[in-house]
Amino acid sequence: MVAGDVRTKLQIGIMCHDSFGGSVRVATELAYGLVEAGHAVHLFARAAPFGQWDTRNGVILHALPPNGVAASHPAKLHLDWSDQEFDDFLAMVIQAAPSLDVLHFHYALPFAFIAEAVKQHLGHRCPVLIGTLHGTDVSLHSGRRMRGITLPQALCGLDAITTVSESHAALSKEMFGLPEPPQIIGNFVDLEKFSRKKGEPTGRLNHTPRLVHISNFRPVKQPEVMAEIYVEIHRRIGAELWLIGNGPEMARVQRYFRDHNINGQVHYWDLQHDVSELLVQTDLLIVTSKSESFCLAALEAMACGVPVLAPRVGGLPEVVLDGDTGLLFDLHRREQAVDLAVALLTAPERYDRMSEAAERHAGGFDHRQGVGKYEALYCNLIESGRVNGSESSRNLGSVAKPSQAVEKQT
Ligand code: GMT
Repeated sequence: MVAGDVRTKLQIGIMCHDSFGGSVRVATELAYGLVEAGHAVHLFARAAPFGQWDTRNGVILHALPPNGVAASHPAKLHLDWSDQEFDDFLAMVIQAAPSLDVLHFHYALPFAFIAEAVKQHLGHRCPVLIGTLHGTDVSLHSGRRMRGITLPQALCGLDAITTVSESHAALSKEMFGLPEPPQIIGNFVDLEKFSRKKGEPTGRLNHTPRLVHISNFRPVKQPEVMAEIYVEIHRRIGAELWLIGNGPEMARVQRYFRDHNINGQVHYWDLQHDVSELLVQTDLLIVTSKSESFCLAALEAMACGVPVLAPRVGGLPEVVLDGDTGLLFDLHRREQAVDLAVALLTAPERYDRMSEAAERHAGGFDHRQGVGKYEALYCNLIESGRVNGSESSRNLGSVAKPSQAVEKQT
C-alpha cells in the first residue's frame, strides 16, 4: 500500500473474541465485507469464532492451537486471559503485523493491551492501530489494567478509536477521560440475509403472538426481567416465547418458568449460527438489558420486520424509534413494558405499520455502507501519513487521566 493510492488493496488485520456476541458478529461481518471489497483480511482470535469457521469466506484465520486455549462457554466473553494465552496471541499477531497496513480490534479487553504491546515491539514497522469499543469494555470494565498499564493508557497509543452509538461515544469519553469522543461508526446488518420473506403480505398478526428474546443470558441482559414481562403478557393475552441463545442466567430463567407453570409455551433454541430464519417467524423482540451500546439483535429483528420492546437505555433509543419501529419503556417499570406490548399485540393494523416502519428503518444500516465507513477510516489514516509506523499523525492527542474509570460488577 502506498500513501495516496487508496484504491490499492489493503492488508487488514482484525482482532476479536471467539464467542457468540455482537462485537464478534460485527468483526466477522466486517472481515467478510472487506474481502468482498477486494482487501486481504487476517482475522486473529483465540479460537475460531463461534466454534466454527467457514474457510470459503476468504478471510485468513489465525487462531491459537486448541491445547493453548482455556475452555470457556461459547456464550461467555472470555476476558481473563492467562499470561500464556496473552503471550501466545501476541506472538501470533506480531508475526503477521509487519505486513499489515491496519490492525483493528473489536472490544478493548484484552485487545487494546495486545495492540499496545504490538506497537512497543514493532516500533516504526507497526501498522495503523484502530480500536472499536463495543459495550461492557466501557460500561463495566473501564478500570481494568494489564501488565502494569491502564486501559486509557493502552487506548492512547491508538491511531483512532471508534464506537457504535452517540450514547456510547459519550460514555467512552467520560469513562476513559478521552479528549474527544470516539468516532461513531454504527453497527450494520446484511439486509439480504435479514429480511422479511419477499412478497410476504402484511397482516402478520393473525395467530397467537410469538415473542422472542436473543442474548447470551449474561446478568447485563437481565433475562429474569424478560421472563417476568413475558409471563405477564402471556397471562393477559396468551403468547409463545422463543429463546435464542444461552448463558449463565438461563438456569434461573428456566426455574422461573417452572415456578410459574409455563412449560409448552416456551421454546429453547439454544445458540444458533443464523438467527434470521427464526426471527422472521416471530412478532416482537423483548430486550431487557441494563445497558446496551447499540443492540445488534434489535437491528436484526427490525430488518426482519419484527418490532422491538426495549428499555430506554444506552444506544437503544438511537436504534429503535419509540412508537415507530418499536416501544421503549423505563428500565424499572416492567408493568409499563407489559402494557405497551399488550396494546401493540392486540392492534393488528398498528402492528403492521410498526413492522413495516421497522424494516424501512433497518434499511439505513446496510452492511455495505457500514463496511465502507471503516474502509474510509483506514484509507484516511493511511493517506494522512500514518504509514507503516510513521509517527507523523497520531490523531488522538494525549488521553487524560482515567478519573472515573472504575471496575463494576457484571
Ligand atoms: O459489551 C459486551 O457486553 C459484549 C458485546 C458483544 O460482544 O456482544 O456487546 C456489545 O457490542 C454489540 C456490538 O456492537 C452491541 O450491539 C451491544 O449492544 C453491546 N452490548 C452491551 O453494550 C451490553
